[in-house]
Amino acid sequence: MPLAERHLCLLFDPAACRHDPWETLATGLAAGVDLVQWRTKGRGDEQLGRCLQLCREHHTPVIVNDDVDLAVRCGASGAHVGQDDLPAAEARRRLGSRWLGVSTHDPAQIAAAVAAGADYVGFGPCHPTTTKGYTTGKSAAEIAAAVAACPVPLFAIGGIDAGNLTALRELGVHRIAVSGAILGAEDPAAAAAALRRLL
Ligand code: 3NM
Repeated sequence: MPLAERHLCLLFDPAACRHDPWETLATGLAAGVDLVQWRTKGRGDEQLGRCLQLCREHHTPVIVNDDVDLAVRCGASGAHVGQDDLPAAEARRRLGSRWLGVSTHDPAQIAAAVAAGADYVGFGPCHPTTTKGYTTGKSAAEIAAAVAACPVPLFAIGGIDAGNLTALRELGVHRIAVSGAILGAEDPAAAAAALRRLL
């Protein structure tokens, strides 16, 4: 399935899960997560292998955050880089035909990411989030402008949950990437299903 048909990305870090991480990932995938970003740094390849295997069973692609060479080495579907990571153009070169995602925070960064060959962008933080220590989110106008300016799939990110997703949908957001809303939920499957419904 092409990237454009993916709408609910789970930013997965086993250490950030309230419950058993593998149970959380499996139920999230069954409930409608259709893209997974592996966000753990400095952990063994064994955990990544387990994530890849579980996602493969659910026909769900995995994007490796930050470590482009690891993404290629482990056979992931792509890699995601931030503004301070490997430059997007170099990541593009190393990834070949695998997907490249880039974190962006304004329209200029979106334009630069697309020019460098990004297949999708993350845009945020849409709301304050303790996951990454952002205390303020983007305004509605900033989010709407980013969506309008972006020629590739845009995943809104940052503090998104079922309580604020409807407002984002009204700004034109079709895709989201979440961590806490699923990994920290009392019932991760119900949380994923609720997000899925709203998308
Ligand atoms: N990047 P949660 S916000 C990893 O704005 C990340 O670029 C962001 O986690 C950005 O869904 C964020 O728990 C954290 O807020 C997302």
